[in-house]
Amino acid sequence: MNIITIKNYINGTLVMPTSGQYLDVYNPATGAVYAKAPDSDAHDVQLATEAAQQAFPVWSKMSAEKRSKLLLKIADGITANFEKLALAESIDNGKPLSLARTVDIPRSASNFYFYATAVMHHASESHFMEEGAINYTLRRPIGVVGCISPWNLPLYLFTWKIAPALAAGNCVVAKPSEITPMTAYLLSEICIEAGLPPGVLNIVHGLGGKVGQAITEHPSIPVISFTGGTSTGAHIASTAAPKFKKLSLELGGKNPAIIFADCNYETMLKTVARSSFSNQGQICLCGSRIFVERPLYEQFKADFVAEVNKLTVGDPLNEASNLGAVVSEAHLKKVLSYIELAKEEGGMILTGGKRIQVEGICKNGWFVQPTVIEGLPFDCRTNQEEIFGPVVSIMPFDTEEEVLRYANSTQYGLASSLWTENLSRANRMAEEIKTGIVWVNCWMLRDLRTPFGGMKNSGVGREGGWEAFRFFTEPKNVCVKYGT
Ligand code: TXE
Repeated sequence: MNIITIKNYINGTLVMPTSGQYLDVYNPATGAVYAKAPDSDAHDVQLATEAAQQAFPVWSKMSAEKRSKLLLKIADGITANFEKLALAESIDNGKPLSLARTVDIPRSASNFYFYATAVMHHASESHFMEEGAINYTLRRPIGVVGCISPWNLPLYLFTWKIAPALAAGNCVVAKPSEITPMTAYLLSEICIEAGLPPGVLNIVHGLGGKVGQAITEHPSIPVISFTGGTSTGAHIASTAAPKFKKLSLELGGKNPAIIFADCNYETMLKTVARSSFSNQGQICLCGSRIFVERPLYEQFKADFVAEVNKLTVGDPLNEASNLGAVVSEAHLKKVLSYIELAKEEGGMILTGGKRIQVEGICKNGWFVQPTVIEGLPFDCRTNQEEIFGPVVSIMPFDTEEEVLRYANSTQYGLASSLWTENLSRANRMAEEIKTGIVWVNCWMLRDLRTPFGGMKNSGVGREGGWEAFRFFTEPKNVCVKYGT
């Protein structure tokens, strides 16, 4: 099989890394190297930053309509390459092709469509003073922004940062995860095809500690938008804060699903199975701690295990597969280590708990059974730390106060789901749950206009809607006195 060699996208062209060095890129479903990505370094980041600086004056002063038209061409390019991108994402990340087709690639196109049109409606405020003055707020693009994204939803999260940054008039130096670089590379080709001016977007592939670090510390990149692990986010903050950089950090989560006995049972059961194991549990919004009101607990336990046992783990390219492979051998070991920890902490494995060997070409792939654990205390490590794999714990509760204490007990505060038909209780609980997103009787229902992000150790700032434009612009108050 021929090995695909990925290139950096700098100043409008596809180029090799200055070092001439490359990193192996694995197909998680086979465990084999299938591509090579640039092992770039600070020199490549410097070239990209210079290109972005040179492009900024024209791009930032281009009319919103012209920028919109170019971003719409990129969105159309994603749509035109839908199948190619979906297949690439599935092979690169290990996720089922069906998921890449229904979630990752449609959302990647939506990200560009949304911000290509939002920029046409982006306005700002004015404040009139009786003393005879008018204040107006100028929201202008900042300059070169750094966008660093993770491996779980590669193109989806990459474009979620790039689209608003470009729409707001900034130029971008972006780094996808070295574990899943392929669709970012294909996006480069789409941008060239769309006629995006050279230097407006630059994509530098490589390791976080080298390329990500170089972006974070570069003196000419005053804004960093990051999605990834909480510990990495803390490191980035420690590098960027003393340089007074503007930071957006979307980090980890340990999301609760809270189920009351009066819920719409069938809808809840199907949705909680999906929110637990979609993308092999590798979505920061997945629910990994399931709390069930005691009268419903035994029935839920039996039905949920039966539902999980229907899930097929296999070749991501097989339409029948509900779960594919986890993203890397290191991540496989991390997930399996947490299952062992759960047993040490007194957990009972109700289903799953092991690595799966899939027959045929995927026999060396990194597959884990969807795993359900009960009998763990709410405050043990398994229930406090982010596993980011197909592993959930379930436990009963008796009162709202008790389940709120459990749900809010972790260092994280990203997302939660709440299942009840009682309107008062839903709103009362939503106010008390300490997460940036609360889904009531649904999960992953996303309106891109809404503020997206978490509290506590799940991050700083919000993405989405006008929040993203506020982040990617500098507000200036101009006060004009005209009265005597
Ligand atoms: O994240 P990393 P990874 C969580 C999840 C996962 C853990 C690590 O628990 O197991 O994070 O996953 C770049 N300076 N989430 O390895 O390491 C890196 O190259 C600058 C939740 O993906 O944080 C990659 O491009 N950049 C999350 C990006 O940061 C650095 C989704 C993310 O890598 C860097 C994914 C550095 N020093 C993982 N070190 C979510 N909230 O969705 C690494 N990077």
